[in-house]
Amino acid sequence: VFLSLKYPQLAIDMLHEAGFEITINESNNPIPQEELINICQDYDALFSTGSNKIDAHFLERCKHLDIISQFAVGYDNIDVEAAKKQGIVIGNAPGAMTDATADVAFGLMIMVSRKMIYMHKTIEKGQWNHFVPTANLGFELRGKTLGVLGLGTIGMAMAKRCKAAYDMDILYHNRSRNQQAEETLNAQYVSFDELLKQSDVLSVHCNLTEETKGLFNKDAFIKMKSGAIFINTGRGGIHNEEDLIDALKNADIWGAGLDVTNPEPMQSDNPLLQMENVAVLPHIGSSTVEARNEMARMSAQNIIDFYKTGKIPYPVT
Ligand code: 8YV
Repeated sequence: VFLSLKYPQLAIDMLHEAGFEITINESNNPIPQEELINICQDYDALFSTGSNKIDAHFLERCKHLDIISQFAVGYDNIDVEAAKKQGIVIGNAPGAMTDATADVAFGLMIMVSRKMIYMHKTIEKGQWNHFVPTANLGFELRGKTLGVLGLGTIGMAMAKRCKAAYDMDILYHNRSRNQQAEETLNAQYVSFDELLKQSDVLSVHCNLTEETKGLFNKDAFIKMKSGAIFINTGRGGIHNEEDLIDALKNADIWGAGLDVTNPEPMQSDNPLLQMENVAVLPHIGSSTVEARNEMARMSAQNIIDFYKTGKIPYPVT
């Protein structure tokens, strides 16, 4: 098994105990594409994550691989259809980072509504001089409307937090209706357009697909409330960054909280980082000890079970 980065020790121990011969990219630097393809020629299984594009070219050159185990829930970096054609099994780690990612979405919402990141920066810059009754004003979240795009497990965890903390009204748009959310949170299914128009906070939790790529563009931001906050903890490719910057500059929306950007990493001179009502994090949705260990366990288990039984517990189908 080749491990494309230094993954949590739990995964390494599990693979060792199960008798696998493993090689780890101890440098922790992402391996350039062609180099990884060459390395993979000598391995049966690849333990990797979103930083490598497992496209048709990769799969064509590595068709001898039995399994690619993705240390993530998202797998937009993998051409799953091409993998199927080559007979390569793909596994992922769904559910491992549900609470961790929902916490980041919820945190971003609060940080943006109260301009917390910007306020921190004003102190750093020596700009905390005296009290001004009408300065630094944010807004409160109680009773506001949360719109969720993609009401799966993470979207649901965000909706529950917003309902419990601020009694927010929940709207959602999704591929299918979420009965549980409708019954327990009184969530209301609406069209994408209505979601844009009615949400005070719009939180993105869907996968990046051909359908969702660039979905939040100029047209979408214009339809949103001028007081709305846009939150994205899904994938940066779902919003168009230039359009988001324009929407914030033109006050088409009020603020934005991003844990995902396009490209990643974001460059330090990005104009979003200078904006008052913006908070950007370096893709830390799953960065808790608990989530990363569970991701490690699931990803290792996929490889172990594949060679033991021919089946994997967490397949991408
Ligand atoms: C990872 C994620 O940090 O699980 C996912 O889909 O986005 C994160 O948990 C990321 O995939 C690392 O590439």
